[in-house]
Amino acid sequence: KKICVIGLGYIGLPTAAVFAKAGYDIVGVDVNERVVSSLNKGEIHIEEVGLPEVVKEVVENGKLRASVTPEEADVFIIAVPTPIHEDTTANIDYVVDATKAIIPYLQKGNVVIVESTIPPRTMDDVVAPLIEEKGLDTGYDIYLAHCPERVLPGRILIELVENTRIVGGTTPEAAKKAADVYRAVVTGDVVETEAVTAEMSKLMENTFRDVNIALANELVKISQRLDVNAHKVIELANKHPRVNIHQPGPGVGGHCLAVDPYFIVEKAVEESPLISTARKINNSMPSFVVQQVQHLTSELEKPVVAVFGLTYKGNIDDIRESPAIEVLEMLQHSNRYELRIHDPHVRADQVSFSLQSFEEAITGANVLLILTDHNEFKSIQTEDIVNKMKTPVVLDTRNCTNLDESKATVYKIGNLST
Ligand code: SAJ
Repeated sequence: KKICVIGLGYIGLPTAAVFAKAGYDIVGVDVNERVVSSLNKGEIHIEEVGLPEVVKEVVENGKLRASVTPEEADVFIIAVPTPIHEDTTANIDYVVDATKAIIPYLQKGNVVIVESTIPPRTMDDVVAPLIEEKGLDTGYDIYLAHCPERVLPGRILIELVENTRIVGGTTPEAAKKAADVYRAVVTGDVVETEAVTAEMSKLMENTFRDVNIALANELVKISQRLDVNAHKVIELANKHPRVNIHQPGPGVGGHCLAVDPYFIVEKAVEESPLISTARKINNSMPSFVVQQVQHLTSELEKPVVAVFGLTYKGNIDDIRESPAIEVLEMLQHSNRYELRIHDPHVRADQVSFSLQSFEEAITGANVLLILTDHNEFKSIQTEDIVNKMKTPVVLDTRNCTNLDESKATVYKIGNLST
């Protein structure tokens, strides 16, 4: 069997590699020629545990090759990005372009799967009509399905195989044909459903998390007003067997949680006030953090702030949609601070400002501001910082440190009365 994977990013490339490793003939297609030529040499352009080894193996044994144009195949998998426009509506242009790009190569009996996250009804209202326009009947000629990716960066190769997959067909027959494609490599359950149910399930998974984080972040603000320790409240409330308050923090980042809820809101504005309010609460957190920094340094002339962590979550190198970057930009913009920026997971070529080492950043600082829960920050010892800082004050927005509070003044987000 031959599979054509459109889009060789964080999802498409590992997906192509997993199918190639299972013995399928894969052609990976990407509009970026650099990505295509480096992949054909067995090299990859993204960071993901275990991926370089698998890609090298399947390129060398000829099971995976890359091209800038699609080819005839039995199965087509579309895994291109769906960003949002400035006004928070979904930009599905890449999905539309990818669909149009494969249409000339489609043959009767082909399976076409969209893995990209899409607003509800996109398969039925946008993708299927594009294919039908070309005289192909979805459900009889072409089997069309949405199978959302659900993998966690850092665990992609494991989760691609082990997670339950939801396969939503535009017809029951399409769901079955597409599900069989995954059953060949997935050890988790492969569940068949309708396309729109699959679309909504994916969006609700990330919305569930976003709304629950917003609840925790709102608790932080309430606790600050009432002088209560929010973290203690969460710890105690979570001892209840049916309660799971999430972790508050400097905001929600990444291109999934901070984006997907808008796809639902856009299709049912009136009916989704909770989801859009959650987005607003999470979006308000960077400025809440900046206010806390301001409060802690209000007496100082040009306070030195050591900013630790730029990525959207711990132990990854991804700074896209990161709330830490937003906090940093607000601090820079205010011109009140001397900023020292440190992140052991971020490379100099990812940012436009200079990065400092741990020592350079911490020495002489008035405040240590922790914005990401990297393992390196969780294990910071009190002695590593107290004697080097001008004033040993720590604002840990991730509640990830374990410092001796008799030697350093440690504020966790939400336990600082203003
Ligand atoms: N965060 C909090 N508090 C928490 C949990 C997370 O503030 O209690 C923040 C993180 O710091 C980060 C953001 O939320 O800024 C998102 O992080 P995440 O670990 O929740 O998720 P992502 O965006 O890396 O990946 C999610 C996953 N979805 C779910 O867990 C429901 C993943 O399985 C999906 O495949 C991925 O979105 C996706 O591509 O949709």
